[in-house]
Amino acid sequence: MPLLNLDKFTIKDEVIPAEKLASMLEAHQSKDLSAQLRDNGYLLLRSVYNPSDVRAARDEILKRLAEVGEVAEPISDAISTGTSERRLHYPNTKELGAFWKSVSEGSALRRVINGPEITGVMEEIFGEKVTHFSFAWLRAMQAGKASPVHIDHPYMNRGTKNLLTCWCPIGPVGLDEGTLYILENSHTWSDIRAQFEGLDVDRDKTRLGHIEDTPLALAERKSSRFLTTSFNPGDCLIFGMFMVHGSFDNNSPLGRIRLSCDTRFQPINQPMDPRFSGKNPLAHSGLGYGCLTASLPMNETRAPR
Ligand SMILES: O=C(O)CCC(=O)C(=O)O
Ligand SMILES: [Fe+2]
Repeated sequence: MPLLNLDKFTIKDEVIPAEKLASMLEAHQSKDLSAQLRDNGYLLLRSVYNPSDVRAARDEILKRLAEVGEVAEPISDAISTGTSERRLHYPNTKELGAFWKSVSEGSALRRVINGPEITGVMEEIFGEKVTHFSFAWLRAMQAGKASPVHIDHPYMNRGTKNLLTCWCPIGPVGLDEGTLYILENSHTWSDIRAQFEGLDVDRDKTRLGHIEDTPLALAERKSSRFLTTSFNPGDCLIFGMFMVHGSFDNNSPLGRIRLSCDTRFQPINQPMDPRFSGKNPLAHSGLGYGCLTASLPMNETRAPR
């Protein structure tokens, strides 16, 4: 299925050509989810969460971002001001991390990302009782920003290998609003697996966790395509630790902020990566929520690890 607005897909200002883009396929929710995940490497699920719960989570987060001067009135439009008072209120990494922890632990957000709907889906996939990391990767991406191309494995591999990422947009995400892409069939790429398997970004600080090729160069080298879609409140995307993914530049002409949260699920009786569990997860480098780029004022950037 062709995607519209093809000129809108850029990554770090590089235009992704039409022949390299395709739509993600929706999972068949009445068929075996784990088989579809194994075959395709991802599950695009529509209408998992209650859309009004997602809207409540969105309102909760936007209110907190507005408190630090990052969202223009009316707040519900989610347009960034381009400025920030976050550092004024929270001057160092510790305080920025504490602020982001409090946003990431909002009850409306947790109702969505850790709620019974997604838990039910994960239990269907794993075929047993599941649990989730207490740590959550909430992201507020202002226009002009993208996430680097990577696999999740090097960032979270101290527990069970039986781990899944759930990428949950917190509100609608249009095709030009910095939506997520995956590289088609990348879950089967043995060279990427060989390069990264066993790498732990907190133990080996000399190596980067993300992929250094530009996403387009990688897609060309592997004869792959960028699979993507737009999202409505309630939808999510599930994938494993070796699926290559990242986000397009947020090219919202209105300057709309892209809100999303990734959550990790695993079987309940298997070991959990200790960095991301408990009440005060230490996360990367012991920084807690301060390790996330999202803990910085929205208009600041940091070199990805
Ligand atoms: O939301 C993004 O920009 C990146 C998300 C991601 O890397 C993930 O879900 O693992
Ligand atoms: Fe990721």
